[in-house]
Amino acid sequence: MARMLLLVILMLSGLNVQAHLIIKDAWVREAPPRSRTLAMFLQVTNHGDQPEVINGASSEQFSKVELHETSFDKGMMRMKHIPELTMKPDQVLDFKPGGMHIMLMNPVKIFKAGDQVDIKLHMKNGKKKAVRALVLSSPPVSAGSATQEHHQH
Ligand SMILES: [Cu+2]
Repeated sequence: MARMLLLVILMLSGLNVQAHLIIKDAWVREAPPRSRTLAMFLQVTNHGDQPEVINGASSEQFSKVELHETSFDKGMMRMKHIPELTMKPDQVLDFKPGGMHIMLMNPVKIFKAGDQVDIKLHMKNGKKKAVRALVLSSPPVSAGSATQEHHQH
């Protein structure tokens, strides 16, 4: 019975219930080997004609995955958990260092530059969007994102 249910879930998630999200430039920042958290950055576009509500994420490689937002309060860096994120049609969201990111907690192994990270974004309507990212030691150089970064002094 449980196996049957699992099969149905797998079929549902594998067929045409894909979320209308386009993922671009997904990468994970390499962290020191002892680090229990890593951060993923990416660009998400909703190319559907309906709003998409992201209400979580998961991965077999981490015990917990959350959407976070970094903010600065009186010079202190804080991270806030975003439980639900609504994307309007055609909306583009940049998850980048210093802003929104996907927090990957308690990795099952040590991730090094060149490794692959697989997560799933969960939609409120039950759809899931698979995201594959490469672990990099420094941000990818791509038109647009590199020039918008603030220089560190
Ligand atoms: Cu975080």
